[in-house]
Amino acid sequence: MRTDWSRPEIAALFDLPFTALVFRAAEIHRAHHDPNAVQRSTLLSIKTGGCPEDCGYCNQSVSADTGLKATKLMDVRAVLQAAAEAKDNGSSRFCMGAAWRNPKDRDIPALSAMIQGVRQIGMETCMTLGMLTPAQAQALSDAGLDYYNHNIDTSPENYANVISTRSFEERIETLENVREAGINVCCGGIVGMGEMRSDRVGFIHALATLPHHPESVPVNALVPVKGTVLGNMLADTPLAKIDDIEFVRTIAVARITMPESMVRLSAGRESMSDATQALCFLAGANSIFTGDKLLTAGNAGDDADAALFARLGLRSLGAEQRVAEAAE
Ligand code: SAM
Ligand code: DTB
Ligand code: SF4
Repeated sequence: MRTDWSRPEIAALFDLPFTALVFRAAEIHRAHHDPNAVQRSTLLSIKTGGCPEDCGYCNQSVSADTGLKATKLMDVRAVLQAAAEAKDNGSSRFCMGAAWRNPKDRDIPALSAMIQGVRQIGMETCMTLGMLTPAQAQALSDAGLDYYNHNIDTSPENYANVISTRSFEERIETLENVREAGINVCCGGIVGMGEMRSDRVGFIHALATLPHHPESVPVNALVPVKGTVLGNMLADTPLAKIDDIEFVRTIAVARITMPESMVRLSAGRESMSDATQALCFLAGANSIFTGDKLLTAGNAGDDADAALFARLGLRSLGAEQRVAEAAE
């Protein structure tokens, strides 16, 4: 896979006429994936709120004034119950998220028990817990963790405008630790934070030039939450909301530059029309978050998704099929 994309090349893809861009992305999608199969992951916030980081988009930061109630780490049994429900609803991967800057070593046994329990019911496991040391990444890998989500969120040059409590380079270090431990990488970001087109170019460029493309690339549309820095800013400037066509362009450029990755149409789906989501699937998105909740924000919900899948003739890609296809 090409990892030597230049920024001008990626900018030129964004600049293509829309139908030319989507056509090219759809061709590449078909060459590497079944275009009618969509993988479904379900999120659970296993530790909500009170996070010391200051990500401008996030209502779980202590610096946000959103009235969100902070909780302790959930107990293993409650997590496994939620995973079983997600499986019953047709989800193949269970993604557990914690509002931490990083996990403490004393949390690792409980996290490992969650990973083992979720795997036992036949689901793939994913966690997103903030920064990891090499030893923590190895411990989670030993417990059987399939994926680790750690987003770069935006271009390197825009990073400090969104988050001041950590650097882009620290993100890359954790991604290296995760890779080194043999865990699949889930890494993407957010569009619609008031960034410029050049930031979306820089964001995709940073992902597509990693030594290995992330196996999973979540593209989130900002869910503006009042009381967060970006939610407040965008509430005052409604036109700053990402344009649907620009969102689809971002998906298409991710698909073209990272042909084998699963590109996930992530947060923000609830406020997208079926037509926009259909364009995303045409442009190469082949994964979504299911259920009526993301971590704390609302999501489309299983009934709406079943109707959408029926309307578009899409089918769900199960964990078993993914494993079988990977072995071919
Ligand atoms: N604390 C961990 C971390 O940041 O690495 C994990 C949880 S964090 C909520 C996971 C990702 O969700 C963020 O990197 C960001 O891309 C996305 N996210 C958070 N709040 C969002 C929002 N309001 N709208 C869209 N995406 C959001
Ligand atoms: C990702 O890129 N998007 C998910 C997942 N990784 C952890 C999270 C979206 C969070 C949306 C806001 C919320 O639910 O609080
Ligand atoms: Fe904390 Fe993650 Fe939210 Fe940032 S995105 S404030 S690290 S929970």
